[in-house]
Amino acid sequence: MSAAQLRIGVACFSTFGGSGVIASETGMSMARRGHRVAFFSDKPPARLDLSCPNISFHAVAALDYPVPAERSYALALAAEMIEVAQAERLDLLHVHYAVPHALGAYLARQVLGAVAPKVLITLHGTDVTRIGANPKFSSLTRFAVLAGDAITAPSRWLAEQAFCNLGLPRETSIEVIPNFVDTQRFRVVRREIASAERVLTHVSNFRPLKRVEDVVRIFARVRGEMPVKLHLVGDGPERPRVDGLVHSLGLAGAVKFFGEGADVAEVLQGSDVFLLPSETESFGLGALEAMACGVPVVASNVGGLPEVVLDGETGFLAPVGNPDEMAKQVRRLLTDENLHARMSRAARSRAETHFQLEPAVERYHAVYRRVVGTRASSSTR
Ligand code: GMT
Repeated sequence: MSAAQLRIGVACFSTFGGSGVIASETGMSMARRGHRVAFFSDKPPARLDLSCPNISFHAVAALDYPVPAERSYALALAAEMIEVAQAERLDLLHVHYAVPHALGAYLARQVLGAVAPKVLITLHGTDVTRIGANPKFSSLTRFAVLAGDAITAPSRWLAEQAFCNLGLPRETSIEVIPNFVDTQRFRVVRREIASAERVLTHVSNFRPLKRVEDVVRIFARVRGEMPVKLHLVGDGPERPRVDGLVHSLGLAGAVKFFGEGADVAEVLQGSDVFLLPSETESFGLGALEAMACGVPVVASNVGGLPEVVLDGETGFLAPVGNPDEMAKQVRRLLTDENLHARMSRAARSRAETHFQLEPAVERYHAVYRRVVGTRASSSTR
């Protein structure tokens, strides 16, 4: 093993969502650079390619014993991290989403003592805005986050929220490394439009904060005036309510549910406008992936979304819970070909100039080296 090669552990969610995508893409890119990367999750995240050289996967299986009940994921994660850190002599644990991953890393470090890996925590969103903002969990989250060696966040907005919600000391360093997109895979594909029917698309994990019912309401308003279809990608707790609304509005024939198995790039490449009317969003990776495919975005003017979508340039932003305004913006885009073409080009160009994969991974790489460089010697252990 070369002295420059790092042994990295990555903990992330396997569920449909941006943090698993960023964790997978970053880890695979590190592996392509020659580092060894061990992933920890309950099952492999969808975008993790296990056939990549230098990648291993370690399933975190909850303790098979009835007393602590099923909610022992943090303990099982710590146990798995301890075992793999010892066997692989990990230099670094990069944990995505504070709770329970940073806690698992903290526990593992306590057990491993002097040979423990360094820890980088990437905050993602509701770990700060929901769990961190909950008075019962805020101290625990703060403790776990401060116990790491470095902290990153995907937007300036989320970094600021971390100070407020977790009560982090002002001198805490949080590096903002914006999320990124593989612009080779998420690219513009010129399509033949067989009919005049346009396509609106939404991608999410259908949690209440995504306001997927607003997606349907926006769609219903637009469809009242022009031929248009709705493509919904993903799944989650709100799916039955969304289904119910679609049926009660008589829209079933015009709405397609793709579930979680769809090729997101392919669906986006067949879209005219991307909708993201969320209540909160630290970044909105789906919006960025749409932009990379040249699809203008209509989204809520909240959280880190204005750092991604430029209002009036790469799409439109509107107040949360205002389907009327968002429907108006969609209609503008669908009725003004020049405006749509201009925003489509600007969206792609913004994705290319500000949110490319390699520069972002390079920044993570620099953090890895800085953090690991502070230990005695990773290569001589
Ligand atoms: O924090 C969450 O809600 C989960 C997470 C995920 O796994 O999808 O989403 C957050 O992280 C993404 C990747 O950094 C961001 O693109 C999402 O905006 C963010 N979600 C929220 O802030 C609600």
